[in-house]
Amino acid sequence: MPDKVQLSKMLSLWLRHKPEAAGLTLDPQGWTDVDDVLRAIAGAGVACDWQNLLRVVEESDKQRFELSGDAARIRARQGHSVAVELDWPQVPPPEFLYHGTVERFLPAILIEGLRPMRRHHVHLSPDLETATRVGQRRGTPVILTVSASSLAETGQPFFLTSNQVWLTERVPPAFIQRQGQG
Ligand code: HQG
Repeated sequence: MPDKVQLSKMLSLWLRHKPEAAGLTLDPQGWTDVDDVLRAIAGAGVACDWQNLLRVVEESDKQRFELSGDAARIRARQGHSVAVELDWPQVPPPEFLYHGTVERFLPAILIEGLRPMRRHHVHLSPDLETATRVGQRRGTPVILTVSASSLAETGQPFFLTSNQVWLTERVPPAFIQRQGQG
């Protein structure tokens, strides 16, 4: 079995950011042929068969990737920087959602709000535990509580992916509160 983390990172890079680096083309919804991906992986010198790829897709801790019903195509569920139109349903969010970040981003976030940065959307988590994990990628996590239902009431759409990540265009500072601070 090839290194699963290495493979997952390769797939993230190609399916979200740089398909051209592997000679792949994504369709408007982000899908590409599994056979082409397997060829690209082989081209990168990694031994990986269809079963191995399936395992990475199934065991990815956050269910980052998705196979089509006939298992002929694959895509990243979210997190793209290339132009794709993901067809996640617009869903009314719960009262609160959470965002894990780190102290050094707070001054900017409290002035300009949460912005998608290099992704298409701001990613929000349904629970504190997930938000903590997201923040931890960058250091000591700081959790922000987002008044999601109030923001949705202003007419801003929220989308829910099949792996329970909430996506929205931006979160103005008025809808953000630092967890643990009244
Ligand atoms: C911060 C991973 C300055 C924001 C995770 C974050 C998640 C600002 C960083 C998913 C800002 C962007 C998403 C502003 C936001 N000024 N900094 N105005 N607005 N930021 O990686 O939410 O492994 O694009 O707080 O687990 O950290 O990719 O977003 O720290 O689920 O599947 O700018 O990515 O999943 O970073 O993570 P990211 P994120 P994957």
